[in-house]
Amino acid sequence: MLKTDSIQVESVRKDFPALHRDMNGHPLAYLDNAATTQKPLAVIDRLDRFYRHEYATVHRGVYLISQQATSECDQVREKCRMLLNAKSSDEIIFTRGTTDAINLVAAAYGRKFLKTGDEIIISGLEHHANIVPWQRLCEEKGTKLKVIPVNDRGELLLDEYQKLLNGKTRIVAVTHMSNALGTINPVKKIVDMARSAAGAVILIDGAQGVVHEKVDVRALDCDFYCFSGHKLYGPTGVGVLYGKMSLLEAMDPYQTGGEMIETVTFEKSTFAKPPLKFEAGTPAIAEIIGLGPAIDYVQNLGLENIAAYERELLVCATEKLMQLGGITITGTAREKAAVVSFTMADVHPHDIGTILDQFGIAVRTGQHCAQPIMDRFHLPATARASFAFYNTREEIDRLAAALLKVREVMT
Ligand code: C6P
Repeated sequence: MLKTDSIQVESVRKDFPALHRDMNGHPLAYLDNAATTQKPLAVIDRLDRFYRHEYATVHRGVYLISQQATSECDQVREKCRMLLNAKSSDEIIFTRGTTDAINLVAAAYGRKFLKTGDEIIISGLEHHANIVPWQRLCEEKGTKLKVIPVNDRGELLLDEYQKLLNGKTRIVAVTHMSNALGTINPVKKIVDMARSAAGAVILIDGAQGVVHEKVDVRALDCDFYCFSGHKLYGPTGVGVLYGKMSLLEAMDPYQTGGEMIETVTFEKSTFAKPPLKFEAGTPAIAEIIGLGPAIDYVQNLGLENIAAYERELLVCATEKLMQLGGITITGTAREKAAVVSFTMADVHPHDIGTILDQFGIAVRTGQHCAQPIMDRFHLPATARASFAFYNTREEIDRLAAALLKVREVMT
């Protein structure tokens, strides 16, 4: 049996009610999974049950229903620890998402420890969320931002990266996987190379990576790893930042207020230990609790099975689109996840997306919040089809057939 047969796609699809609706008179083909994923019933039902029967605040209540909600959130923290293989669940901080997590590190680590003349390395593949916070920090601290260049396939040039590393490197912040091109970066190698520049801390943006690969932060030996719940089949408004405890202890708080303090007087406040030190205010209680069944769901399917199945979809979609002729796929990395970013001669990507929508096919068009990598390939925009384990080969056939229609209408 092929490994990929272990994803029983028709049975899996039954778990996702949104996949069964019509769109513009056609069955919805949802191919925008790099933006956000649809939710399984287990997540929807968990949110419903929590809001109907279990809703209460956390950490503050002496009464049972609050203690139960607190315990549920603690259990999800432990699930996140296991997902990433962190040493302690105290190293798991709940954030609003990846963007929030990176801003947290830039503010709470960067502002405290960086100084004029220091250097930060990012890559040419980054999402704006892993560019702009560092740029702002550089403006504030007089720090220099350096960028690992990318080859024509959309792969990082590690020899060039090696040249950027030096005794002034303080932060290396690199994506695990490019949302715009699908490139999977060799993050273990990137971390190991960064270790040669003593004193640099390494952040991996796992917004896309955690969805497609098994992550082990201890084996990786990164200092920070972050992801968003909504791309992992969980709710919006919740994400995770993993950080090594020694760093979390040394960092300043991010936001301040309730929950994150130990004592407060008008003269002085002292702060709670991590993770609460970084979780000011009432957290996204329901969303945190809803993340639990999302993690269970992907783990039950098996991240390796998911990756193998999605790899088949990638091969199938790449072949089908290339057979059409007149289509250029940008991003042909040897290590690549199921993201196909493409352009069609003489047709603007927005027109592609709009016409595909008429056939019930949802793809993202534009710069994908990754303008520098689009500039690298001299592209104002692309159309991007991104696949999940619930997508089918039939949907790829429909995409190919609809693209022929696009050409008919537009040229
Ligand atoms: N990419 C996409 O369509 P948030 O918005 O905080 O959940 O995630 C931000 C983010 C950070 N890094 C990477 C690699 C990402 O892909 C994203 C989100 C979406 O590609 C929305 S722009």
